[in-house]
Amino acid sequence: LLDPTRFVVFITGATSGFGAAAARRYVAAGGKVIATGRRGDRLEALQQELGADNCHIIELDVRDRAAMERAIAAIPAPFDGINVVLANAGLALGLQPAAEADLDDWQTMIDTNISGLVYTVRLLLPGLIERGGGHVVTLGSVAGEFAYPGGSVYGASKAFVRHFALNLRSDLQGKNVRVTDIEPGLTETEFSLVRFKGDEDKASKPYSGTKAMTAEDIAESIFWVTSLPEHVNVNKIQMMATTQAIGPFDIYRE
Ligand code: NDP
Ligand code: 8X3
Repeated sequence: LLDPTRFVVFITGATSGFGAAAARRYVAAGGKVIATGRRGDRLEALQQELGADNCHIIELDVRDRAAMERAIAAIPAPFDGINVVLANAGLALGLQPAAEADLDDWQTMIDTNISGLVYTVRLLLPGLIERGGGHVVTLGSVAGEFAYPGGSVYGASKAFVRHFALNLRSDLQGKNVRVTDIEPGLTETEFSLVRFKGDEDKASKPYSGTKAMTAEDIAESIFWVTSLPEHVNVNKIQMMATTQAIGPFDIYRE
């Protein structure tokens, strides 16, 4: 396995859920992280917890390409020696049938899950290559493979992420840059609270009476794929809670 103290990990969406858990996991192993997200108070609390020597923070909206360019160009040493990019920031908004969905919600998902993710990867990739290699980890979802009612643009955005990650692999032959798409199912984070716009009753329903995965479960998988020897590339990991399974085809009958 790779020496964990050599990890310098750029994380989008480190204010909550998988991103925050991954920041904790890497720092616990002796690595350094650049934790980013829109909520500055959360980033400051995370830095306080992990220590400024281990955790550099940047308040950043992944949809703002110019701000991303400026922020990435200004990362100070030793945090500028990034060798892992965790393109994790993303969200689902709403669960209405397509004909009733809010078009602004669709736009926000496309801007964040697709545009924000490709900005992150494209802006950081040349640095990884120049420094001799690294690892790009993207956050896809089971929703990128399996359709469900109300999943429309969210699921499609995650299908984009998966295929983008697989295509990246083709372009990175000989560059020593690995790419892995992590594709989780039901995991309890703030994801559902965001999807239902702060409605705690609706947000808790997917997790009630069952045992979902945790952010730490996903962070452990992220940490594991990046720790494998350099000659091993895990293309994708699809993971579900043991309590979650794939349903039957839905047949409409008169
Ligand atoms: P959380 O809501 O807990 O965390 C999402 C993170 O994304 C937050 O840190 C948030 O930070 C950040 N984010 C959202 N929009 C932006 C933006 N415009 N700019 C920068 N950061 C942004 O959810 P999860 O941790 O569960 O989700 C992380 C990723 O995993 C997402 O891509 C999600 O789609 C995916 N996923 C989640 C699953 C689940 O069941 N939980 C399953 C499969 C995939 P802030 O608001 O501070 O900007
Ligand atoms: C999140 C998992 O099933 O809610 O990507 O879409 S799901």
